[in-house]
Amino acid sequence: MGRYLVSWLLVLGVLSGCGGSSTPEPTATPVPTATPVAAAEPEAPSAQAVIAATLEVAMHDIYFGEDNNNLAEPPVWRVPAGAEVTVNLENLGGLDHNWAIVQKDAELPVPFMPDQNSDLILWAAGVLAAGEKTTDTFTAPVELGEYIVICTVAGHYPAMQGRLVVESM
Ligand SMILES: [Cu+2]
Repeated sequence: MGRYLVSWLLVLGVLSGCGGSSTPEPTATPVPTATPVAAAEPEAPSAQAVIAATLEVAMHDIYFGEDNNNLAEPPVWRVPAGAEVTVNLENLGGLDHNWAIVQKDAELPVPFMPDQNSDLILWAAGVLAAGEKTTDTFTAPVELGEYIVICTVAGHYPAMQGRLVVESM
């Protein structure tokens, strides 16, 4: 009887001893691998903001700006690409004058004839009579570079010309 009890205790001891270690170790819960976070898109600079620019244009007979030397030194107006441009024009001469942006890299005929070559014009303020003053607006081209600006009145180009330089914002 006593022996039997001891055996039982041994059995129980073995069982309990093994019990702990035989229980399968809980497998480590897989740690979710870090999902690569997409790098934040760099915000387009001022995507919503409207870039504005203002130009001053003085018209004379027969040249733009201060000097009657547009052929050698065309006056330059600079605008950011795509800007909303306000252009203040004043005809200080005694003749009609226009301020017209020519299509980029267009070949300009000499003389420029407004009725035949109007397809070469990207945007024009329109003809101002002597002494007239006006303000107009246009959207600057998005293609960077230099655009020829002319007076479209017959015979005024090439004497009356300048450059519109479209720069990156
Ligand atoms: Cu002119």
